Parts: sequence; C-alpha cells; structure tokens
Amino acid sequence: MQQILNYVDGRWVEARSQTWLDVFEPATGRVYACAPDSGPEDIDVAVVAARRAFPLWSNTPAAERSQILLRIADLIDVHRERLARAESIDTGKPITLARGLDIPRAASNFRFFATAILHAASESHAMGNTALNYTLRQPRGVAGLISPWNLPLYLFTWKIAPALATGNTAVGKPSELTPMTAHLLAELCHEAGLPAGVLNIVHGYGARVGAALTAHRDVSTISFTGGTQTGRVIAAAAAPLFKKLSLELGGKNANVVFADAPFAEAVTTSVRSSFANQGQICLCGSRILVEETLHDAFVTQLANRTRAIHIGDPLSEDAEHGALVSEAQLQKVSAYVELARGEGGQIVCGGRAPAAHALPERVRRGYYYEPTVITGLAAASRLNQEEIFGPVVTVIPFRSEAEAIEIANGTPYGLSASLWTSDLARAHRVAGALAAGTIWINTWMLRDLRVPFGGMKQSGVGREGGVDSLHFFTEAKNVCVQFAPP
Ligand code: TXE
Repeated sequence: MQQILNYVDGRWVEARSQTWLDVFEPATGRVYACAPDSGPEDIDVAVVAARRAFPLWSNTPAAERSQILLRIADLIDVHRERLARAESIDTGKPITLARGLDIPRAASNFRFFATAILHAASESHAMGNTALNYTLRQPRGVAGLISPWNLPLYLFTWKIAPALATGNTAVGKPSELTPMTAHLLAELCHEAGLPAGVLNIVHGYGARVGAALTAHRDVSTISFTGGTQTGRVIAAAAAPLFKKLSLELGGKNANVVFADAPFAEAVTTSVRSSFANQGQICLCGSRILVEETLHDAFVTQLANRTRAIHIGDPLSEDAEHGALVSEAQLQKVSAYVELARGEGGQIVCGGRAPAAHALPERVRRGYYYEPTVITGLAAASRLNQEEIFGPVVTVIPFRSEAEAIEIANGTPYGLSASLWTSDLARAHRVAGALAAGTIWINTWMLRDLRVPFGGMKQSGVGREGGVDSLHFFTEAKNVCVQFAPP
C-alpha cells in the first residue's frame, strides 16, 4: 500500500488527525494507496508556512526563481516514465496518453512560465513633461490552487508554475481521487531546491480541505478547475472575502461539421475529441452538430471508428481507452445513457460496460464503459444540455449555419467549440458567433500556452495562460511621479 503525505514547509507530514482516505486504482477497482484525510487545521499550518516563505521568495530575483522552476521541468522530463505510470494507475487513462500528453505538458507549464517572467514587460504612461506613470506588477501573497482528477499533473502545474514564477507562494489541493502525481511533484520540487514553504500540498476531501483553503483569510487568490457546481460554491465563499478568483469549469462543447468539411480529417479528429481520456476532458466535443446532408455518412464513419477503439488495461501500450476515474463517474455516465434510451435516443454504438471476457483479467473489475455514440435526441434534451464528462457523444443534424450556431450556443456552458469547413469566410464568421472561450477551426486541442484560456457563462470566470496568468497572479499598482510643475 503506497502512502501519500502532505508536503508542508519542506517536510512530508501526515494529517494532524492522523486519518487517511483510500485511493483507488480505477482499472481494477482496488485500493492501492492512502492519502492524508486532512482538515482545516492542516490548511492553517500550510498557509502559515506559505506566508513565512513569501517575503524571501517574492524578493528573489526572477532569474533565480526561473532557474529553480526550470530545474523542476528538467526533473519532470527525467522522471517522465515514472510519472506517466503513476498518472495512469491513478486515473485509469492509458499510459500512452499520460506519457504523451499529461507529463510533457506539466514540464511545458513550468518551462513556459519560468521563461515568461524573464521577458515580462510592464507599462508606463507619460503625462507630457510633468509626470510619469509606471505600472508595478507585484505578487499577491499566498495563492490557493485547487485542481481536478481528469488531468491531475497537467492542470495542477498549470496553476503552480505561474503562481510561483510571479513570486507568490502557494497551497495546492489536488483532487482526492488522483493525488499520486501531486505527491511525486513535491519530491521533484524539493530535489530542485524550491525553498521550504514556497509550495505546500495538502491532500483531502474538497468540502473539508478545499473549502478551508478557499475561506482562509490569508489566502488572497484562488485558482480553481473543476465542476460548475463546485465553482458556484467556491465563488459564494470567496466573494464576501474579496478574493481574486479564476474558475475553469465544466463544458458541453459543440463540434460543428459543415457539409464542406475535410471529411476524413473531421471524422478522425472527432473520434479523438469525443473519447480522449475516456471523454473526461473539459474541452471534449461532446455534442457533434453535423449538416443534415452529411449526417448519416458521418454517423456511419464515426461509429465504425468508435467500435474499433481498443479498450484495455491502461498500463498496456496498445490500450486506447481505459477506465473512468471512479465508480461514481461510471454510475453517472451509465445513468445518462439510460436517460438517453428513455428520451428516445438511438444508441448507435457502445451504451454499456464492456463484457468482462472482453477485458484483460487484471482489469475485469475496473470502472469501464464503452465509447458511445447517440443520435436522435433534441437539442434541448438533458443529454444535450448537461455535462456528462465521460465517453458519450450525441450527434445532432442541422439545416443551416444559423441553426448550427443557435444549437451550439443553446446550453448553459461556453468553454470551447470546434468547427469544420473549407470556407474560410464561414469559418471566421461562425467562430465570431460561437459563445465559447476557445474555438478550433479544422482542428482540436491544439494549444499555445500564450493564448487566453477560459470559459463563458457557466464554464467559468477569468482567463489563464500567457500574460493572463501573469496578470492573474499579480497585483497591478500604478505609480505616478511628478518631476516638473504642471
Ligand atoms: O469535480 P469537483 P469532480 C466536472 C465533471 C465532473 C464534475 C465533478 O462534470 O463530473 O465536474 O467532478 C475540490 N471547496 N469536471 O467531483 O468536485 C475537489 O476536492 C473547494 C470538469 O472532480 O469540482 C477537487 O480537488 N474545493 C473539470 C476539485 O475541487 C472543492 C474537471 C474538483 O472537484 C470543494 C473535473 C469545495 N466545496 C470535473 N468541493 C474541468 N473543467 O476540467 C470539491 N472541491
């Protein structure tokens, strides 16, 4: 049984309560580790450590902070295989995905912000020959960083890197479902020489530990990625305390395929955007809107490619589809498919857990669900309005560009969208009309870390990425100096 510990003030410690929570391996349904079941008292100790480390860290020259963060990135690269295996075991995702996406992106997050601070410019505004205004961007203090279970190291480092690069110190709270790579990251940060107290990681349940971090009077900045409902709870707790808040929440993203789409590419990419990470990526295109004339041909091709996805042991090199992260998530996905049947939807493929004999012996008790394609549901149906966050997509026909835009925008979410067409004018016109924070044209999940990233409506508040992260984690102060009479 692997034991995970909190990392506070440069030391590995148990929860004060000395109680533990079980950590499951989704592919087998078995407990394989335990993590501290921390409480508010553990957050208090971590925040004290972060506050104590803040004066020195925030006054450390950017070049020195940069060197330490670059060393962390190098150590992530060195330990890529170990981290990928840990991430795969913890989440149920194929090790090939963890090795190719999650872990390299964690290193990129550190490298990007470690170098961004070396070139970050500020502004000045001259008032003729009498005065000059200049903008100081100063670190805010202790940041609270709360991350989810779908891309654990990828998203945790997406917050840690800019927070520390800009001179803040931090208390991080990873998901209790997937704590392992956060634990391993603490070891790498320690080895890289990150000073004690700069990064503190406290494990535990969100409603206890996450809530305590959100409410803590000495934590002035909260960056959260997770479900919309949890985002609502965090916002309600943070607002009266005037905390700076960044919320990256759920999505119900449209993948709009026009009749003049590059067909083969649209199908191939749509399989990936539908089922990558077992459909547990907030950017997945879970609603596929297809122009009516193309609908049947597209559904046939999509279903054929979906049936060919290899469901297997996440630790095997040939697995393309692994286990869902938890029993609860499996039940949630299953319930939505049963609802689809009740709403008159056609299950074109999938729609069930794989037969035990179809799975390798080791993973027959895992949280598996077949990639599923559903047609015949109204745009207003619950399946097309609510975030399922699993390997389930619906296909909806549309007759006109205007109707496609109306359907795409017709949910409470606005995180991302894809559109496929050969008509550039239409591509830009539709991109401008779609209510989502990120729009991909003839591609999906192509990411440049310089761009603003975040959602509209119930998909979140604020943007992170590039200068948006640097500005989020710093306070802008205008200094006006008069040097001559007006
Ligand atoms: O997220 P939660 P969960 C969606 C997806 C999923 C749903 C719930 O639909 O089914 O969210 O997933 C911590 N105060 N996404 O349960 O609950 C929690 O411990 C402070 C989309 O994982 O939001 C964890 O560390 N923190 C999302 C983190 O919040 C609290 C990715 C996320 O947990 C808290 C994941 C509280 N009261 C799920 N309650 C995306 N946008 O990528 C929980 N937490």
